[in-house]
Amino acid sequence: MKNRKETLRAAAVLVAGLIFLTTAVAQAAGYKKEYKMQVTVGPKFYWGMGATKFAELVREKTNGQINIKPYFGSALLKGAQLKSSQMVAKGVIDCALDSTINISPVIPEANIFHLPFFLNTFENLDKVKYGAAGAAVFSAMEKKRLTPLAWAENGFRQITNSKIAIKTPDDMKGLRIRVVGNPMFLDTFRALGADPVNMNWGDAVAGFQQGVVDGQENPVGVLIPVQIHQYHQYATLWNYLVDPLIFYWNQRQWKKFPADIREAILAAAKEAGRFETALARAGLDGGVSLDILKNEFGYTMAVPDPVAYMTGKGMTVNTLTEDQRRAFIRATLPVKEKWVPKIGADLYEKAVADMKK
Ligand code: X2X
Repeated sequence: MKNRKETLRAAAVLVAGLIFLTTAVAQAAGYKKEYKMQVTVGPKFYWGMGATKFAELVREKTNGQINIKPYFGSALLKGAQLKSSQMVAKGVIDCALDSTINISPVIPEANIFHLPFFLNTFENLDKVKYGAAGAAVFSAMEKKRLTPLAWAENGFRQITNSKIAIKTPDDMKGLRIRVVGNPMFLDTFRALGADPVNMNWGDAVAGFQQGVVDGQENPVGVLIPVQIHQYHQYATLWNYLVDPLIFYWNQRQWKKFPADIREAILAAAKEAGRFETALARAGLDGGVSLDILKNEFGYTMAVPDPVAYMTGKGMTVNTLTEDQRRAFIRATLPVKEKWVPKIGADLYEKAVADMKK
């Protein structure tokens, strides 16, 4: 007994010593005590879980030298989610895991993912992210003093509301829909005859609760943690656009890291991105992501079938048929015409070519 106690004490002393040493080494190397990370949503969202995973992996892979603290709910921005990349570029915030929607004010190229009814399958999305178009988005970030590290995913966005099962653009007439303050979303919903309302995510839930809006659009990875069934009876699965997430870092700071630290952080971002993307796709890609989670990460999904989950909570869930989809594509053509030049015709052509590969 005594031996065991002594061994434990010795081990504790050793661990404390190691922590002290690595912290001392980290500070001697000029690392910050804490690297601040912007995350738009809370820790229970798949996106939030991806941020936590990244912070854990970075700590592990850098032997405790780099400590990232995720600030959830856009806390560093007082809710102003669209300011994230501006603040990371300035170095006010060190890094972020953020949506292409939120970085679009600084990186208009990121809107390639938000052209309505353009990228509509995981296969197309992967071809674009890992193809010439994705590379072009990453290099646009580099030009704005942001270093992109890896992709993750919020997901294909679906629409929910408290009034009607949406099947035609006509069904959307007059619906007040909460959208992020990205002007492309206002254009899209106006083209569909709806009445879009700009709101930061931090205010959106109160908006649903109070019925200030009739509906909203977000991927299942947001709909489930936020318990959207409490506010909205109807969900329409229409994959109308997607928002990938990107792990990114302030470029100046990134360049100052030694190569081994950069490699460790990059590896952590890729691994956390793979984990988080699988969470976002679980139950939506015929078992592929559920297997990745189980086999590579030893992780079992609490909600393995998001559509069954929403139906089980009493929601009416419909999926647009190909015919129904065509009417939405037609109605949003002017949005595409207006936005392709802003995003870059070149980039658009790259995305089209990526999808054909
Ligand atoms: O604000 C949203 O809808 C959210 C959480 O999906 C984004 O940050 C893009």
